Amino acid sequence: MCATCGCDDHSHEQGGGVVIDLEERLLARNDHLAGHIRDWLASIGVRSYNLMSSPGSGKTTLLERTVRELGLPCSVIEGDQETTFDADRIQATGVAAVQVNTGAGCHLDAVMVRKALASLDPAPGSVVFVENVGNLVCPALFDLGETGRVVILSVTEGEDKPLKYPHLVRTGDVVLLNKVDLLPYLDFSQDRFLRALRQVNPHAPLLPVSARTGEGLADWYAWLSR
Ligand SMILES: Nc1nc2c(ncn2[C@@H]2O[C@H](COP(=O)(O)OP(=O)(O)OP(=O)(O)O)[C@@H](O)[C@H]2O)c(=O)[nH]1
Ligand SMILES: [Mg+2]
Repeated sequence: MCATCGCDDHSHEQGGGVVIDLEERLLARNDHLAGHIRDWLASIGVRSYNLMSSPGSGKTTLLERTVRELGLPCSVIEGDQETTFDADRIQATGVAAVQVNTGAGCHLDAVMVRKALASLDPAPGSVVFVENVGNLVCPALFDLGETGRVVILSVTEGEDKPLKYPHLVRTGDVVLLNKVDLLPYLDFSQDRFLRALRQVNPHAPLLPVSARTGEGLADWYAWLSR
């Protein structure tokens, strides 16, 4: 659809100025609300973490263990286009979870998180995990009022992903390399991955983990508790 007037004829579009302006206004509104969410969470002593990865990297598996093992009261906001599968998995651990279905949308935004938080009503001093829609592109743009951003990549995805998806990987406050239990069966080079990561994000701690076996998770819990 033409971004200038909404018609289906692209022949009269003049450059990309209007598109950028709309995107900036959309993001400014999101950022404004995210700021309020951040202030409110801080006022009740709640920390929140925005987990971002491609589909199937292990976000929910990591959260199933984390909410059991972290030793702090937790709740979870689950973002997916469809289904309540992930919220069901978290609730099965005994922890409160709210599922947000984005339909055709490819990311969570601050409006969705605000509504989910109103329903979750997190306890003061607790930790809220937000599992974003599996996507290494769009979630990068949307501030959710989080305390920290967690980028999860897994060894089955290849070493080049930081270089191919730099915008999202750059925003990570910590990077988890998941599924390291599969390394013996793959030709994944941790050295090559680290070099790729450091070109894009020089400072975020890199934590190799296995959400399946528990390897490395003590470092993840220490990072969360720091
Ligand atoms: N071997 C191995 N498998 C894992 C690990 N973590 C997750 N998996 C498997 O990877 C698959 C996807 O895991 P999920 O936790 O559902 O991944 P997700 O990132 O939440 O997926 P979406 O919500 O669809 O984006 C499942 O079959 C998990 O059992 C791991 O550390 N090692
Ligand atoms: Mg999931």
